[in-house]
Amino acid sequence: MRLSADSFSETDIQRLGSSLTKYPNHIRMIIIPAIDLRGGRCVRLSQGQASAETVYSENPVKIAKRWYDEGAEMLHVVNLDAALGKDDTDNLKALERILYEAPIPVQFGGGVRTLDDVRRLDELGATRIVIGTTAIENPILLQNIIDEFGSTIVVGIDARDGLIALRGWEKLSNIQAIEFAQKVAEMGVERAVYTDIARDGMLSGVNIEATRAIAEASGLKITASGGVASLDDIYAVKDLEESGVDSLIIGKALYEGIFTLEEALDAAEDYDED
Ligand code: AMZ
Repeated sequence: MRLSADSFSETDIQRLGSSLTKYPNHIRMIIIPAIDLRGGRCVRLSQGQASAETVYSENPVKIAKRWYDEGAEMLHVVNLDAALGKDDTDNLKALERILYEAPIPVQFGGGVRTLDDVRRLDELGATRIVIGTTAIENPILLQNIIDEFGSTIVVGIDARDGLIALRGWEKLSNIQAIEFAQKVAEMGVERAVYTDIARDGMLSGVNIEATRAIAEASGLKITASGGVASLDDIYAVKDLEESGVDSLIIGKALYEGIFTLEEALDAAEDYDED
């Protein structure tokens, strides 16, 4: 199965139609709920630490369907076990079921290390494929992947104190996130997910200034990630639209019910008064 514009259902089209009627001339920042997979379950980690895990569901497919039913336009699915170099059989099964059973585009990352990995994920129907560690460790392979898959490829820029972390965030490089973003943009990458690790899973607010700096220095389209704590974060990220930030990943705040997805989608609407 390959998700494409053709595979949008009647319901999707109706939903888009009613959203356009409700908000004429609107541009909406895309809100992307996160599903982090560990041992086939839906979890959140705090600052990416494997020891600081909260399990939100034994059934990630149900969660994927829930976000779809509540109006999400895309999901961000992370294979934490693979990112950490562990056995990820159960996560891959969960991913396959999400791709087959939830009619929603999926951005997938974690442990993508070879061209064959990318080909398999593309065939399975992942709409975007996130590459972090491999982008740092093997630029030649990254270039080959970009040449074959173009805008399907999203680079994961995961930073701690401005430096890139990799291998499930257990290893810190000495590469500056901004320089790395500029480098991958020159290689032909169009989009990156920028995560401030210190804020991820912490409900401590998005690092707006670092997100803006990465976007402006690189010219990449940026999906912001990490730390969303309230609707104010959504308003603040929306203000970065002109810098090239067009989407936001939300995890814990949705799982803890701090606000609903519907409220997030409403907050992400932009009105053109004309
Ligand atoms: O939480 C973690 N420890 C973690 C995480 N969320 N480690 C990696 N990741 C995510 C990155 C990116 O989306 O944010 O996995 C992806 C990158 O994985 P890799 O294996 O390519 O570095």
